[in-house]
Amino acid sequence: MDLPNLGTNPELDDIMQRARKYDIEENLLDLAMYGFTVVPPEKLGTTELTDRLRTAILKVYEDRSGHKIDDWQTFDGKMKKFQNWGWLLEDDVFLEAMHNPVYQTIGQFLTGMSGFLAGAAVILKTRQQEFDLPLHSDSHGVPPPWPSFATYANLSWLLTDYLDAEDGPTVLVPGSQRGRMPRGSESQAHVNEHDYIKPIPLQGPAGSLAVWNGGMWHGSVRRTKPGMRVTLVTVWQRVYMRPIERVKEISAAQLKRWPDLPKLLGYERIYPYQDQITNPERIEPTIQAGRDQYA
Ligand SMILES: O=C(O)CCC(=O)C(=O)O
Ligand SMILES: [Fe+2]
Repeated sequence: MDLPNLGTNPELDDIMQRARKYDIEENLLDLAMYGFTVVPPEKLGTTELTDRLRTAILKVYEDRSGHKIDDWQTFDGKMKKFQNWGWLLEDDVFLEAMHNPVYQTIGQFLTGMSGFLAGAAVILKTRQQEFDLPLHSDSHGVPPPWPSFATYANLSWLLTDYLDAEDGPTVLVPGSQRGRMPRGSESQAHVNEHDYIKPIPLQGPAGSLAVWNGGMWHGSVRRTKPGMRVTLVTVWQRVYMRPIERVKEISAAQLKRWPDLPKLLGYERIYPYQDQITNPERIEPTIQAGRDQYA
């Protein structure tokens, strides 16, 4: 039987048909069972984006911090303080990436067709940081017991290679999305051997998309070689949640090129109501999202 084509679950069918088209069904299975996956650059079909995203990030970093980096491959100094959130509207290349159909299919698989892109942050890391980020979950404000579906999703573009522990990668605990936040010394299981929490380093070449359920326990280990790690982190959320950031307004030119942006970025909301219900067409999709985790 060809389940995605029987019309039984319209939103899920749409997502699964696209998953088949883009050859990411195995990635969705990894997400459903283990809570994370890495989509290789060739499946994203936009390998030329990698250089452009990294270049745009270093340019915005320079504007924000006053610090120019001549060669990210060899730079071995300290990063200056910069505004970590609010990147999407700074350069159109970020919005191009957010319109990659594989990227969007995965965001919707985890947070439903009504899910939205709640914000984007950048991680720039050299070995000077000397810091192992404790294991944590990104599902802030979601109390246990956690639902079986994702409330948050982290879709991170790896813009430099994560080949081994020397690169200072994210580490993840497969299966941990099904529980609760880590407590006490559980947060250090990636630096001190733990009897049942077994974090693994994320691996993938530059241009990969790493994705995890926001409930998943993850952290990072320090970088131990020269050069920079560059990551564009994007967070998706369910329609009933509030966007993480609203740093800048969408420009007229951006809106013309991508009319879907207000919806994609979660600016189109039904609540709070004021004296009039101004957008009645937004009500039904939100109610439908309460009926079906893929809606
Ligand atoms: O890769 C890292 O440095 C950890 C990033 C992290 O915690 C996140 O993106 O939510
Ligand atoms: Fe995190």
